[in-house]
Amino acid sequence: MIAVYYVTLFLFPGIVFCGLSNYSFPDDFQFGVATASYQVEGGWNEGGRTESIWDYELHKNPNITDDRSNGDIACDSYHKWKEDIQLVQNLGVDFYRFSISWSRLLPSASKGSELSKDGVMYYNKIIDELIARKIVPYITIFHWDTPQSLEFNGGWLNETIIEDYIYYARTLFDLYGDRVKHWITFNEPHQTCEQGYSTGEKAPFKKMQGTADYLCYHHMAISHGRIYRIYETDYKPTQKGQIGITIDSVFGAPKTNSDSDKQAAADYMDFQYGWFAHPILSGNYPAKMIAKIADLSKQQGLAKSRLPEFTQEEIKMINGSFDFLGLNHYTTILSSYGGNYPVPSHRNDMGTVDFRDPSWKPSAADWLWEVPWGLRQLLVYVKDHYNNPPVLITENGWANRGKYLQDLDRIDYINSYLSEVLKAIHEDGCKVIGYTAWSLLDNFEWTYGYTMKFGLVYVDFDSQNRTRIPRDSYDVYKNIISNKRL
Ligand code: PNW
Repeated sequence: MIAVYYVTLFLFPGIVFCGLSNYSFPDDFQFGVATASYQVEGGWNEGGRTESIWDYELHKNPNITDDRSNGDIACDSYHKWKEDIQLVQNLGVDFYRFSISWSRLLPSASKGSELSKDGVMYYNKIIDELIARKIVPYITIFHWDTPQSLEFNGGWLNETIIEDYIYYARTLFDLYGDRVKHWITFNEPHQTCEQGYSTGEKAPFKKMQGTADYLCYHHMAISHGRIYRIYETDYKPTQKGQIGITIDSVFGAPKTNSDSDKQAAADYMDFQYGWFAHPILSGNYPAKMIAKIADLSKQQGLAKSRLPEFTQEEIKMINGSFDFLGLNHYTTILSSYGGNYPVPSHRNDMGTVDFRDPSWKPSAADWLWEVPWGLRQLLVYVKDHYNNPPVLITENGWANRGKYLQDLDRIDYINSYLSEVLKAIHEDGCKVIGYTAWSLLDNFEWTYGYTMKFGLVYVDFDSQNRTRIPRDSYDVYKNIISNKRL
């Protein structure tokens, strides 16, 4: 089937996609592919593993997911990890980004608690196998699966989690840092904090808008900064690795050319990306956010701002706490001022509404439209606002439904987004050091369950064996990697 694609491309290049960049990827550009523990592992109670917030919530209420599913078995990567690594190797990527399940490694989760031998061994096997096959492991320390025992204590709203997180991360450096040289402290604090504690769309499904979201990230930013500094002094001199964070961003473009829409888009970027990036790249939250939330909090009769304040020492500690900047990007919106939102809420603080151009191609997910130029503009935004940091695209991918092995839509998405990455590198001077496709496998796509497919590889969730079949996009991505061009 892949042949049909290339023949079509040869005969009618303009139909398949017009104007792909002719540039090549730089020699040191790194290609990767990603997964996350809860989305693929399964083995939810094996080897002493305890429940994460996702296990707990979905066991309690199966109706949360579209197909009443959960991650109990998922892709069964707990048992099929070797097959996964084979797929990673055949793809020809430089690195594999995966995450560790905190509650698999430290079943009681809190500071000072005991390691699970099976948990330690599971990740040892994966790391050793990757290295033996010359694939560099990139480990995400936290990808949304807070241990439930910590959530019972308030999770990311309770500052005691900072010490628990530091203990957990140190444990990882002690166990695996001799071989693992790339660490990502958090995956998308934005989604965890906003959807987990504010809009209540993701575990732990709490709805405390305009307060808990800010407090959650405040604790994550401090955890991130502290562990970065700990790694810097206690581990880097001997382990010589790199540590960064993954921040996701939708790109917000102005709805029209009006000054008001341009300002709305700037606010969107400050409140949606800057909230997370600014403390790490420039010190403290964006000035606009600090002023606006303080002002609204006052109008709302509160004695102090709903946005917590960093101390001067915290600002200094967090500022510059990255060796590379992870960026997850999928889509773009158009901004204008307005909207009716709950008071208080982050959305109301931001004060903007999202629009989409009717010409944009929708995916199967209700938040994802294909807007390739948005990635280039986002990369330029990061370069211009934050002094051109080294950016590693840690996720980018396309959603569809069904088996769909001839996934021309995903191929088009990957090609067109990578084309914009090439332009950002060669024409705009953005320091993009690598790209990661989300995802290696169809997997547990959070509240969509298994109905939403992001995989380069199809997984048959009806088969006990969780049979994996590479889609056409797998071969196309493989070719891009080996040719270093589109
Ligand atoms: C990411 N957005 O979430 C997560 O890191 C993955 O675990 C997930 O499977 C993947 O994207 C696909 O959903 C995002 O609204 C969810 O822009 C939403 C957005 C971005 C990332």
